[in-house]
Amino acid sequence: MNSKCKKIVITFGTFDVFHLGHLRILSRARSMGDCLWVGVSSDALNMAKKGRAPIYSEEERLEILAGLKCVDGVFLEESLELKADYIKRYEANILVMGDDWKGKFDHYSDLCEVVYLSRTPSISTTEVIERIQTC
Ligand code: C2G
Repeated sequence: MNSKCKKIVITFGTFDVFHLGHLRILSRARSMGDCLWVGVSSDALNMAKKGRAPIYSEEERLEILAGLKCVDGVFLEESLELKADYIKRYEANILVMGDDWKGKFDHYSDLCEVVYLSRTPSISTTEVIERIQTC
């Protein structure tokens, strides 16, 4: 990451079937610092977490995220338990998550600031999939 990155933000997610809720949280996260790293859940982690494979593969999701103006770098999130390692590796100053995770990551506040942002209402990957299925 380059020298303009004085305040580094990190966030995590699956970002499957990319939608407006994803874009909004990423641009809000980016505006809290100078650079944004995104940990994209691996296909295996997603299977363990949600019991189903994502619609888009990890390669596709990484490429979509890396192509966004508000994202400075992406990496694969292999395990929910590795957050401390990722925070240290990417020298993050702020961990941003949606408020569906509120309180779940407070214990990382000894490593960086932890902030939960409100989710965009009425949109989710599941809802988009259902909308397509009923077309
Ligand atoms: N999000 C949002 N508004 C929505 C939907 C999602 O702000 N309407 C946010 C979530 O709160 C999350 C991010 O978008 O911060 C990514 O959402 P998901 O892909 O659902 O991520 P998730 O599967 O919860 O993975 O280590 C944590 C996990 O990897 C998070």
